[in-house]
Amino acid sequence: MHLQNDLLLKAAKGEITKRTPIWLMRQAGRILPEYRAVREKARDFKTLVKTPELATEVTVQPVDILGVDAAIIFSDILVIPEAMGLNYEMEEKRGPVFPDRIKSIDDLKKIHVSNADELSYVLDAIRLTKRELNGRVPLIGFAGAPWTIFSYMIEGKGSKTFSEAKKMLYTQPAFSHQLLEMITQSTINYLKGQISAGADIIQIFDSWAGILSPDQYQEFSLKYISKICDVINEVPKIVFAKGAFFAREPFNSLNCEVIGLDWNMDIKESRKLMPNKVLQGNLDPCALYGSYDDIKNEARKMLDAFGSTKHIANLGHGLYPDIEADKVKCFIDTVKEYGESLRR
Ligand code: 1CP
Repeated sequence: MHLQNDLLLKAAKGEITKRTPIWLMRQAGRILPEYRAVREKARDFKTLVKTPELATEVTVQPVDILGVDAAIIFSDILVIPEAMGLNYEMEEKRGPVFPDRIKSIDDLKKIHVSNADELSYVLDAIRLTKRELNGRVPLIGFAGAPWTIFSYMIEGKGSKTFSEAKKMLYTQPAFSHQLLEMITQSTINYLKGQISAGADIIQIFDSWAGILSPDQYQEFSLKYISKICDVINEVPKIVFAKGAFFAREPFNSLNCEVIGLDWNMDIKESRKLMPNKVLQGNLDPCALYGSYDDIKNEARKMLDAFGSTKHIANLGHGLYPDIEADKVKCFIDTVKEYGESLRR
Protein backbone atom coordinates (compact mmCIF):
# COMPACT_ATOMS: atom_id res chain seq x y z
CA MET A 1 0.00 0.00 0.00
CA HIS A 2 1.17 3.53 -0.76
CA LEU A 3 2.31 5.36 2.39
CA GLN A 4 1.26 8.98 2.81
CA ASN A 5 4.11 9.55 5.27
CA ASP A 6 7.19 7.53 4.36
CA LEU A 7 9.76 9.78 6.11
CA LEU A 8 10.96 6.97 8.39
CA LEU A 9 11.55 4.52 5.55
CA LYS A 10 13.29 7.15 3.42
CA ALA A 11 15.52 8.27 6.28
CA ALA A 12 16.33 4.64 7.15
CA LYS A 13 17.63 4.18 3.60
CA GLY A 14 19.76 7.31 3.94
CA GLU A 15 17.63 9.36 1.55
CA ILE A 16 17.14 13.11 1.99
CA THR A 17 13.79 13.98 3.60
CA LYS A 18 11.94 17.28 4.08
CA ARG A 19 12.36 16.92 7.86
CA THR A 20 13.78 14.46 10.40
CA PRO A 21 11.27 11.69 11.18
CA ILE A 22 10.44 10.92 14.80
CA TRP A 23 8.97 8.04 16.77
CA LEU A 24 9.57 7.07 20.41
CA MET A 25 10.35 3.82 22.12
CA ARG A 26 7.41 2.97 24.43
CA GLN A 27 5.25 5.57 22.71
CA ALA A 28 2.25 3.32 23.36
CA GLY A 29 1.88 2.99 27.09
CA ARG A 30 1.06 4.50 30.40
CA ILE A 31 1.96 8.09 29.47
CA LEU A 32 -1.35 8.19 27.57
CA PRO A 33 -4.65 8.23 29.54
CA GLU A 34 -6.21 6.69 26.43
CA TYR A 35 -3.83 3.72 26.80
CA ARG A 36 -4.66 3.32 30.48
CA ALA A 37 -8.37 3.19 29.61
CA VAL A 38 -7.88 0.34 27.12
CA ARG A 39 -5.51 -1.42 29.52
CA GLU A 40 -8.23 -1.36 32.19
CA LYS A 41 -10.75 -2.75 29.75
CA ALA A 42 -8.34 -5.61 28.95
CA ARG A 43 -7.71 -6.08 32.72
CA ASP A 44 -4.17 -7.41 32.25
CA PHE A 45 -1.19 -6.81 29.99
CA LYS A 46 -1.21 -10.21 28.30
CA THR A 47 -4.87 -9.99 27.35
CA LEU A 48 -4.10 -6.64 25.74
CA VAL A 49 -1.21 -8.15 23.78
CA LYS A 50 -3.23 -11.20 22.75
CA THR A 51 -6.40 -9.41 21.63
CA PRO A 52 -5.67 -7.99 18.15
CA GLU A 53 -8.47 -5.38 18.29
CA LEU A 54 -7.13 -3.94 21.56
CA ALA A 55 -3.46 -4.20 20.54
CA THR A 56 -4.35 -2.35 17.34
CA GLU A 57 -6.15 0.38 19.25
CA VAL A 58 -3.16 1.17 21.49
CA THR A 59 -0.70 0.86 18.59
CA VAL A 60 -2.54 3.57 16.63
CA GLN A 61 -3.13 5.91 19.62
CA PRO A 62 0.29 7.63 19.55
CA VAL A 63 -0.08 8.31 15.81
CA ASP A 64 -3.37 10.13 16.44
CA ILE A 65 -2.52 11.75 19.77
CA LEU A 66 1.22 12.47 19.59
CA GLY A 67 1.69 12.81 15.83
CA VAL A 68 4.66 10.43 15.52
CA ASP A 69 5.90 9.38 12.08
CA ALA A 70 5.54 5.63 12.72
CA ALA A 71 3.55 3.14 14.76
CA ILE A 72 5.25 0.25 16.59
CA ILE A 73 3.17 -2.87 17.04
CA PHE A 74 2.01 -3.23 20.63
CA SER A 75 3.49 -6.44 22.00
CA ASP A 76 6.48 -7.45 24.12
CA ILE A 77 9.84 -9.04 23.42
CA LEU A 78 8.88 -11.86 25.83
CA VAL A 79 6.33 -13.40 23.47
CA ILE A 80 9.24 -15.35 21.94
CA PRO A 81 10.17 -17.37 25.05
CA GLU A 82 6.47 -18.03 25.53
CA ALA A 83 6.07 -19.34 21.97
CA MET A 84 9.15 -21.52 22.59
CA GLY A 85 7.38 -23.08 25.59
CA LEU A 86 8.33 -20.86 28.53
CA ASN A 87 5.26 -19.10 29.87
CA TYR A 88 5.67 -15.60 31.36
CA GLU A 89 3.48 -13.58 33.66
CA MET A 90 3.39 -9.80 33.74
CA GLU A 91 3.14 -8.73 37.37
CA GLU A 92 1.92 -5.22 38.14
CA LYS A 93 4.83 -3.03 39.29
CA ARG A 94 7.32 -5.93 39.25
CA GLY A 95 7.38 -6.61 35.51
CA PRO A 96 7.76 -9.96 33.74
CA VAL A 97 8.30 -13.21 35.66
CA PHE A 98 8.91 -16.71 34.30
CA PRO A 99 7.58 -19.25 36.83
CA ASP A 100 9.59 -21.97 35.07
CA ARG A 101 12.96 -20.60 33.98
CA ILE A 102 15.78 -22.45 32.15
CA LYS A 103 18.26 -23.73 34.74
CA SER A 104 20.33 -26.32 32.88
CA ILE A 105 20.78 -28.17 29.61
CA ASP A 106 18.06 -30.66 30.71
CA ASP A 107 15.51 -27.86 30.54
CA LEU A 108 16.04 -27.53 26.79
CA LYS A 109 13.64 -30.50 26.55
CA LYS A 110 10.89 -28.15 27.69
CA ILE A 111 11.31 -25.75 24.77
CA HIS A 112 11.39 -25.81 20.98
CA VAL A 113 12.24 -23.52 18.05
CA SER A 114 8.98 -21.65 17.50
CA ASN A 115 7.44 -20.90 14.12
CA ALA A 116 5.56 -17.72 13.19
CA ASP A 117 2.14 -19.45 13.48
CA GLU A 118 2.69 -19.83 17.21
CA LEU A 119 2.57 -16.04 17.41
CA SER A 120 -0.46 -15.68 15.13
CA TYR A 121 -2.06 -13.19 17.56
CA VAL A 122 0.77 -10.71 16.89
CA LEU A 123 0.53 -11.29 13.14
CA ASP A 124 -3.25 -10.73 13.30
CA ALA A 125 -2.66 -7.50 15.23
CA ILE A 126 -0.18 -6.37 12.56
CA ARG A 127 -2.66 -7.07 9.75
CA LEU A 128 -5.44 -5.25 11.59
CA THR A 129 -3.16 -2.30 12.46
CA LYS A 130 -2.10 -1.96 8.82
CA ARG A 131 -5.75 -1.78 7.84
CA GLU A 132 -6.50 0.75 10.59
CA LEU A 133 -3.48 2.94 9.71
CA ASN A 134 -4.60 2.89 6.08
CA GLY A 135 -1.19 4.06 4.84
CA ARG A 136 -0.89 7.05 7.19
CA VAL A 137 2.53 6.03 8.59
CA PRO A 138 4.75 2.93 8.44
CA LEU A 139 4.43 0.14 11.00
CA ILE A 140 7.51 -1.02 12.92
CA GLY A 141 7.78 -4.71 13.83
CA PHE A 142 10.22 -5.80 16.54
CA ALA A 143 11.86 -8.57 18.53
CA GLY A 144 14.39 -8.81 21.35
CA ALA A 145 18.00 -9.65 20.50
CA PRO A 146 18.82 -13.30 21.33
CA TRP A 147 21.13 -12.28 24.20
CA THR A 148 18.43 -10.15 25.87
CA ILE A 149 15.83 -12.94 25.49
CA PHE A 150 18.36 -15.48 26.83
CA SER A 151 18.86 -13.24 29.89
CA TYR A 152 15.16 -13.38 30.80
CA MET A 153 14.87 -17.14 30.08
CA ILE A 154 17.78 -17.94 32.42
CA GLU A 155 17.19 -15.29 35.06
CA GLY A 156 13.41 -15.81 35.15
CA LYS A 157 12.78 -12.09 35.79
CA GLY A 158 14.25 -8.65 35.36
CA SER A 159 17.54 -7.97 37.14
CA LYS A 160 20.11 -5.22 37.58
CA THR A 161 23.08 -7.51 36.97
CA PHE A 162 21.63 -10.58 35.21
CA SER A 163 24.34 -12.50 37.04
CA GLU A 164 22.59 -15.88 36.56
CA ALA A 165 22.55 -15.34 32.81
CA LYS A 166 26.17 -14.17 32.79
CA LYS A 167 27.18 -17.10 34.98
CA MET A 168 25.91 -19.43 32.21
CA LEU A 169 28.16 -17.72 29.65
CA TYR A 170 31.21 -18.32 31.88
CA THR A 171 30.36 -21.81 33.14
CA GLN A 172 28.41 -23.39 30.26
CA PRO A 173 29.36 -21.64 27.02
CA ALA A 174 28.39 -24.58 24.77
CA PHE A 175 24.92 -24.81 26.30
CA SER A 176 24.59 -21.04 26.11
CA HIS A 177 25.30 -21.13 22.38
CA GLN A 178 22.77 -23.93 21.94
CA LEU A 179 20.01 -21.89 23.58
CA LEU A 180 21.04 -18.68 21.78
CA GLU A 181 20.85 -20.55 18.48
CA MET A 182 17.30 -21.78 19.26
CA ILE A 183 16.23 -18.23 20.16
CA THR A 184 17.84 -16.89 16.97
CA GLN A 185 15.96 -19.33 14.73
CA SER A 186 12.67 -18.60 16.53
CA THR A 187 13.29 -14.86 16.14
CA ILE A 188 14.01 -15.17 12.41
CA ASN A 189 10.76 -17.11 11.92
CA TYR A 190 8.89 -14.49 13.93
CA LEU A 191 10.34 -11.44 12.16
CA LYS A 192 9.73 -13.01 8.72
CA GLY A 193 6.13 -13.58 9.84
CA GLN A 194 5.79 -9.95 10.94
CA ILE A 195 7.11 -8.76 7.58
CA SER A 196 4.69 -11.03 5.66
CA ALA A 197 1.86 -9.67 7.80
CA GLY A 198 2.80 -6.08 6.87
CA ALA A 199 5.61 -4.71 9.07
CA ASP A 200 7.41 -2.03 7.00
CA ILE A 201 10.64 -1.95 9.03
CA ILE A 202 11.90 -3.87 12.07
CA GLN A 203 13.83 -3.05 15.23
CA ILE A 204 15.91 -5.46 17.30
CA PHE A 205 16.07 -4.48 21.00
CA ASP A 206 19.24 -5.58 22.81
CA SER A 207 18.28 -4.01 26.13
CA TRP A 208 20.95 -5.83 28.15
CA ALA A 209 23.86 -5.41 25.73
CA GLY A 210 25.65 -3.09 28.15
CA ILE A 211 26.27 -5.69 30.85
CA LEU A 212 28.63 -7.77 28.68
CA SER A 213 32.33 -7.21 28.10
CA PRO A 214 33.31 -6.32 24.53
CA ASP A 215 34.62 -9.86 23.84
CA GLN A 216 31.55 -11.52 25.32
CA TYR A 217 29.33 -9.17 23.36
CA GLN A 218 30.94 -10.28 20.10
CA GLU A 219 30.64 -13.96 20.95
CA PHE A 220 27.24 -14.17 22.64
CA SER A 221 25.26 -11.30 21.19
CA LEU A 222 26.57 -9.67 18.04
CA LYS A 223 27.13 -13.03 16.35
CA TYR A 224 23.40 -13.82 16.63
CA ILE A 225 22.15 -10.32 15.76
CA SER A 226 24.37 -10.62 12.70
CA LYS A 227 22.75 -13.94 11.72
CA ILE A 228 19.31 -12.37 11.95
CA CYS A 229 20.33 -9.31 9.92
CA ASP A 230 21.89 -11.50 7.22
CA VAL A 231 18.69 -13.40 6.49
CA ILE A 232 16.23 -10.51 6.72
CA ASN A 233 16.53 -8.42 3.62
CA GLU A 234 12.88 -7.65 2.84
CA VAL A 235 12.69 -4.42 4.89
CA PRO A 236 15.13 -1.98 6.56
CA LYS A 237 16.47 -2.99 9.99
CA ILE A 238 17.22 -0.97 13.13
CA VAL A 239 19.50 -2.41 15.83
CA PHE A 240 19.25 -0.77 19.26
CA ALA A 241 21.76 -2.12 21.78
CA LYS A 242 21.49 -0.27 25.07
CA GLY A 243 24.87 0.43 26.65
CA ALA A 244 26.93 -1.11 23.83
CA PHE A 245 29.10 1.97 23.22
CA PHE A 246 32.09 -0.42 22.94
CA ALA A 247 30.55 -2.19 19.93
CA ARG A 248 30.00 0.83 17.71
CA GLU A 249 32.90 -0.02 15.42
CA PRO A 250 31.65 -3.56 14.72
CA PHE A 251 28.09 -2.19 14.33
CA ASN A 252 29.34 -0.18 11.37
CA SER A 253 29.75 -3.40 9.37
CA LEU A 254 26.52 -5.07 10.54
CA ASN A 255 24.04 -5.86 7.76
CA CYS A 256 21.46 -3.28 8.86
CA GLU A 257 20.59 0.28 7.88
CA VAL A 258 20.10 1.94 11.26
CA ILE A 259 21.83 1.85 14.65
CA GLY A 260 20.03 3.22 17.71
CA LEU A 261 22.05 5.27 20.20
CA ASP A 262 21.37 5.65 23.90
CA TRP A 263 22.11 8.98 25.59
CA ASN A 264 25.53 7.87 26.85
CA MET A 265 26.82 7.68 23.30
CA ASP A 266 28.29 10.92 22.02
CA ILE A 267 26.66 11.85 18.71
CA LYS A 268 29.73 13.20 16.88
CA GLU A 269 31.89 10.30 18.05
CA SER A 270 29.19 7.84 16.96
CA ARG A 271 29.11 9.41 13.49
CA LYS A 272 32.88 8.89 13.21
CA LEU A 273 32.68 5.27 14.37
CA MET A 274 29.67 4.40 12.19
CA PRO A 275 29.95 6.37 8.93
CA ASN A 276 27.97 3.71 7.03
CA LYS A 277 24.92 3.90 9.25
CA VAL A 278 21.83 6.00 9.70
CA LEU A 279 21.65 6.83 13.42
CA GLN A 280 18.57 6.85 15.64
CA GLY A 281 18.09 8.51 19.01
CA ASN A 282 19.12 9.67 21.49
CA LEU A 283 17.66 12.15 24.00
CA ASP A 284 17.72 11.05 27.64
CA PRO A 285 14.04 10.31 28.45
CA CYS A 286 14.56 12.16 31.76
CA ALA A 287 15.11 15.39 29.79
CA LEU A 288 11.32 15.31 29.31
CA TYR A 289 10.87 16.01 33.03
CA GLY A 290 12.32 19.48 32.36
CA SER A 291 10.45 22.70 31.51
CA TYR A 292 8.98 23.25 28.03
CA ASP A 293 11.81 25.67 27.21
CA ASP A 294 14.44 23.17 28.32
CA ILE A 295 12.84 20.43 26.23
CA LYS A 296 12.84 22.67 23.14
CA ASN A 297 16.51 23.52 23.68
CA GLU A 298 17.47 19.88 24.17
CA ALA A 299 15.60 18.85 21.03
CA ARG A 300 17.31 21.54 18.93
CA LYS A 301 20.73 20.72 20.36
CA MET A 302 20.20 17.06 19.47
CA LEU A 303 19.17 17.85 15.89
CA ASP A 304 22.13 20.20 15.44
CA ALA A 305 24.52 17.46 16.53
CA PHE A 306 23.02 14.81 14.23
CA GLY A 307 22.63 17.11 11.23
CA SER A 308 19.83 17.02 8.69
CA THR A 309 20.43 13.63 7.06
CA LYS A 310 20.89 10.03 8.15
CA HIS A 311 19.03 10.61 11.41
CA ILE A 312 15.79 9.28 12.90
CA ALA A 313 14.84 11.20 16.05
CA ASN A 314 13.97 9.16 19.14
CA LEU A 315 14.87 8.90 22.81
CA GLY A 316 17.91 7.00 24.07
CA HIS A 317 15.57 4.41 25.65
CA GLY A 318 11.84 4.05 26.28
CA LEU A 319 9.57 6.74 27.75
CA TYR A 320 8.98 6.44 31.49
CA PRO A 321 5.33 6.03 32.49
CA ASP A 322 5.23 9.21 34.61
CA ILE A 323 6.38 11.60 31.88
CA GLU A 324 3.62 14.09 30.99
CA ALA A 325 2.07 13.53 27.56
CA ASP A 326 2.17 17.30 26.84
CA LYS A 327 5.94 17.34 27.39
CA VAL A 328 6.31 14.40 25.01
CA LYS A 329 4.24 16.28 22.46
CA CYS A 330 6.46 19.35 22.91
CA PHE A 331 9.55 17.26 22.10
CA ILE A 332 7.90 15.78 19.01
CA ASP A 333 6.62 19.14 17.73
CA THR A 334 10.00 20.80 18.23
CA VAL A 335 11.78 18.05 16.31
CA LYS A 336 9.28 18.41 13.47
CA GLU A 337 9.49 22.22 13.28
CA TYR A 338 13.19 22.65 13.88
CA GLY A 339 14.01 19.67 11.62
CA GLU A 340 12.20 21.35 8.76
CA SER A 341 13.83 24.73 9.39
CA LEU A 342 17.28 23.09 9.27
CA ARG A 343 16.72 22.23 5.60
CA ARG A 344 15.75 25.71 4.51
O1 1CP B 1 0.77 -2.19 30.89
C1 1CP B 1 1.91 -1.72 31.02
O2 1CP B 1 2.04 -0.51 30.90
C2 1CP B 1 3.08 -2.63 31.33
C3 1CP B 1 4.36 -2.04 30.88
C4 1CP B 1 4.83 -2.63 29.53
C5 1CP B 1 4.55 -2.14 28.24
C6 1CP B 1 3.74 -0.93 27.86
C7 1CP B 1 5.59 -3.79 29.39
C8 1CP B 1 6.08 -4.64 30.48
N1 1CP B 1 5.80 -4.01 28.04
C9 1CP B 1 5.18 -3.03 27.30
C10 1CP B 1 5.10 -2.94 25.84
C11 1CP B 1 6.37 -3.03 25.07
N2 1CP B 1 7.50 -3.71 25.43
C12 1CP B 1 6.57 -2.49 23.78
C13 1CP B 1 5.43 -1.81 23.03
C14 1CP B 1 5.58 -0.90 21.95
C15 1CP B 1 6.04 0.51 22.27
O3 1CP B 1 7.27 0.71 22.42
O4 1CP B 1 5.21 1.42 22.31
C16 1CP B 1 7.90 -2.79 23.41
C17 1CP B 1 8.64 -2.39 22.16
C18 1CP B 1 8.46 -3.57 24.46
C19 1CP B 1 9.81 -4.16 24.44
C20 1CP B 1 10.43 -4.65 25.69
N3 1CP B 1 9.85 -5.37 26.71
C21 1CP B 1 11.81 -4.52 26.00
C22 1CP B 1 12.81 -3.88 25.08
C23 1CP B 1 12.82 -2.40 25.18
C24 1CP B 1 13.35 -1.84 26.48
O5 1CP B 1 12.58 -1.20 27.20
O6 1CP B 1 14.55 -2.05 26.76
C25 1CP B 1 12.02 -5.13 27.25
C26 1CP B 1 13.35 -5.22 28.00
C27 1CP B 1 10.79 -5.66 27.70
C28 1CP B 1 10.53 -6.43 28.95
C29 1CP B 1 9.53 -5.75 29.79
N4 1CP B 1 8.20 -5.71 29.52
C30 1CP B 1 7.54 -4.96 30.47
C31 1CP B 1 8.52 -4.52 31.42
C32 1CP B 1 8.22 -3.71 32.64
C33 1CP B 1 9.76 -4.99 30.96
C34 1CP B 1 11.14 -4.74 31.61
C35 1CP B 1 11.39 -5.63 32.74
C36 1CP B 1 12.77 -5.44 33.35
O7 1CP B 1 12.95 -4.48 34.10
O8 1CP B 1 13.65 -6.24 33.08
